Amino acid sequence: MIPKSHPRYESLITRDKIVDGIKKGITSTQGLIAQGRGEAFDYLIGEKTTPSALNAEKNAAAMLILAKNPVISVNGNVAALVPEEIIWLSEAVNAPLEVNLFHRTEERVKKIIQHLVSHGAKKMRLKTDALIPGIEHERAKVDSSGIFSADVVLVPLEDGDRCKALVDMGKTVIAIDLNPLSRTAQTANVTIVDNVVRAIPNMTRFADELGRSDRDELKKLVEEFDNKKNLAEAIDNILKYLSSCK
Ligand code: PTJ
Repeated sequence: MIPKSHPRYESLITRDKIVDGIKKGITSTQGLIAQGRGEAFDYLIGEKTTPSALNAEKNAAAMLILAKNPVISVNGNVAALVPEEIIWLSEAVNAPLEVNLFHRTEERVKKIIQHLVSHGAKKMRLKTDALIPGIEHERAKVDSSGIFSADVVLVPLEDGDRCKALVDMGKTVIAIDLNPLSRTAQTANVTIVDNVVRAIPNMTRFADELGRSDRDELKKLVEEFDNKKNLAEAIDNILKYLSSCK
């Protein structure tokens, strides 16, 4: 057991959750590599939510609230790291969860659905009766009443191809990716450069707060958001953090 006093407690607990996810059969072994890459980028922002990430999280919460048919995509890493938190967000913005995997196996899809249900998920899209055009791998398989017809999709830890394909379908895509240089980060309409373990609870808090706001105010917030500018600020945050470490 890792003592709470350990200076790297949060990071080690997060690693353990991914390892547990692999043991339970919900996370792919490639999920370990993705987590390692994410950790490296998390170091570069001081392992805390930056002002630009917080701004993107607030805007993303507003977009999800305003959406007609929002959907939250869940993969093996998200299911292992934030199973309850993603359900709370889904309830706060009234968006169903849909399991969508890069390294897809029917067994892992089933296990992730069971895992989410055991944590209290009620609103889910479960069919695989549609395909995202332009994607040749397994990640193209989606639910016609879920991701396929959604107007706004939240994709935590996405691959660049599918992110672009969803944008090409005319959807608003919100990505969470610690790497501001990834194709996903560069292609999404809203890019949250933050760890999914901090981003999802922050978004739920914003959704609870903004849910009480007038729709016109939310629309204004969304219209004023500039993803290119926000991404540039995310990269500036890294540079500032690095120069403060000298
Ligand atoms: O469960 P599956 O089969 O759908 O597979 C999921 C993974 C994540 C393994 C798959 O989509 C994959 O291989 O992703 P990539 O291409 O490695 O991209 C993952 C991105 O997420 C990288 O840019 C990482 O920096 C970033 N990342 C990793 N962990 C986190 C993260 N971003 C936010 N929070 C994290 N905890």
